[in-house]
Amino acid sequence: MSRLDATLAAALKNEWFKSSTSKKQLLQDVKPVEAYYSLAEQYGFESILEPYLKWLLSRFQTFGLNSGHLEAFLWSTIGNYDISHLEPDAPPSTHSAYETSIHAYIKALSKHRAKDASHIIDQLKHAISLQELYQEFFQPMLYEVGYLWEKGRLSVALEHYITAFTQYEMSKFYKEIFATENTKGNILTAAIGDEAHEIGIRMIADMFESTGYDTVFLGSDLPVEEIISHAENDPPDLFAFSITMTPHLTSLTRLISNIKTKDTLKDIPVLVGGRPFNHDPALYEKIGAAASANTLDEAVEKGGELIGQ
Ligand code: B12
Repeated sequence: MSRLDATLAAALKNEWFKSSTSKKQLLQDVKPVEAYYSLAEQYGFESILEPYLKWLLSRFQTFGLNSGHLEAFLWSTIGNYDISHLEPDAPPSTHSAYETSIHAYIKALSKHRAKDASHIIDQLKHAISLQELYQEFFQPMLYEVGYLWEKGRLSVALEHYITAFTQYEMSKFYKEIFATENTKGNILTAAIGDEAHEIGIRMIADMFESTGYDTVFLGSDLPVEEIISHAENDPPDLFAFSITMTPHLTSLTRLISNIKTKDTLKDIPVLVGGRPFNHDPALYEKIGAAASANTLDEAVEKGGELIGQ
């Protein structure tokens, strides 16, 4: 066990837990606490550390613990930090107009009724645009799935199943997405660092593709050097990069500074997005990007402005 793992394990007292499995699960969640702390020193406590602490508080509650336990844990790791003003976020799907369909879709898949889930998507697709389906159904539905996992109400296996099924449903639209003529410019998209979350940036790439851009989607988990050499071979008009887990800011910042050292790439604007940028709309500037966006509409609008469309 590394020194950090041992410190974290000791800070989560055994007597707090009914089983060693619960402690093991929570240990995963607290593991990046120091990484968040040092990024917060650089980019701001309110926007970097506090969203993570709110989420940690929710995870502590899932395991039957409370803010006192979290405060004690923080005291033995990063030091004294006042969390009395922090409340876990409200359930996400309450913000969607398609809340009923979201719950029906998750319920169907939780019972492995794939045909019923597919039928929900088919009906919505007849009634609303692809953009609305992505932004108002898929995105809040996936946030809800994450929330249910966070609260211990959905297993990791079901979370994976619903995610994989949703990617399959999204792939059915690719014929329509790639049918558009691409005249507005080329965009290179990727999720950066050891990031496993790639659906957000996939949606962004799909939206650009379906509105007249030529996109290359490199997926996730590629070394910074690979992205640079790919871009040098065929420089795009715009980079669009995503991260979900805040600690991947380090790789993203390194990638952007590397881009700025290359003569063929240094003038290409970088659009960024994902969870940390949704928490802090000014974060993009601090890492040398040209802009960030939270929604598909906003991404297409800002991307267009950066390319000069
Ligand atoms: C599916 C999922 C996974 C899948 C990902 C599969 C895949 N192929 O993508 C798997 C199972 C691999 C996974 C793993 C993990 N996950 Co996860 N995951 C999710 C989940 C449920 C959905 C993600 C998603 O697709 N959202 C939908 C998309 C559309 O939303 P989005 O990414 O925010 O994108 C939108 C905007 O942000 C923006 N945007 C995004 N990128 C970009 C880029 C640009 C350029 C622009 C302009 C805009 C933009 O536009 C998009 C459209 O509106 C989320 C829940 C959530 N709230 O997101 C948890 C969540 C993100 N995961 C979480 C966790 C903890 C993990 C793990 C650490 C779990 C673990 N213990 O192993 C690992 C980390 C893996 C890693 N190294 O990255 C937590 C993170 C909490 C935190 N600390 O901040 C969440 C929030 C769940 C929760 N509520 O607790 N996960």
